[in-house]
Amino acid sequence: MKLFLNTTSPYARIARISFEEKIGSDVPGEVVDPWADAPALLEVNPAARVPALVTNDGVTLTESLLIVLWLESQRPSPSLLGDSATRTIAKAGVAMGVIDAAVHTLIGRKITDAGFDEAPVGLRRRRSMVNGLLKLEQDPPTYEAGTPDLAAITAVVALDYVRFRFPKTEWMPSLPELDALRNRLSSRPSFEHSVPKQ
Ligand SMILES: N[C@@H](CCC(=O)N[C@@H](CS)C(=O)NCC(=O)O)C(=O)O
Repeated sequence: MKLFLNTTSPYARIARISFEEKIGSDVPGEVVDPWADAPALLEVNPAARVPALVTNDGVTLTESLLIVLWLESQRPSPSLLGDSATRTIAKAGVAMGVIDAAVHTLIGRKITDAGFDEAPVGLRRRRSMVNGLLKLEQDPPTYEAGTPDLAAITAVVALDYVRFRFPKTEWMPSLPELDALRNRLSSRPSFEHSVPKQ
């Protein structure tokens, strides 16, 4: 089993955390730069993106949430779906909207320049980040102890990623409930091992 990842990708972080929560140990990983077209990554994933998980049977799985789906099918317990799968998946969808908007902003800068942030599409992505985080703040995922569900995992990954990529922004709202959730989860090994870093 091997996970192609990089140390900044929120999508790879979701796969890593889910793997460690399910299996009990950090997934064996290979750090690659997807933007440099690493040959080993291109060989297993035609989209040249992380995460890509090569299973023990040599099958490659891509797309963070499909990797979670596969983990859930292989190892139903502990489940990442929480007490109500519907509520968990609904909140995870909001968090994925925040992650996608943040990643698209970084990609927009690659296509144009930092001016992308203030262009109409960039402002739309910013609104998605702010509104998504505020929606999660109003009705935050819960976490008491044990295995976190996918809503808590994706919400904390989204929050950490936005803070990592957009430090010192004036538009970041105050998020005390999400910060409290993050603080409850940050010392879990799966979260600690995968904190975003350059
Ligand atoms: N929908 C995919 C998104 C994966 C993705 O965009 N990964 C980024 C890293 S954050 C990547 O590898 N980008 C390289 C590229 O877009 O060429 C998922 O959920 O796994």
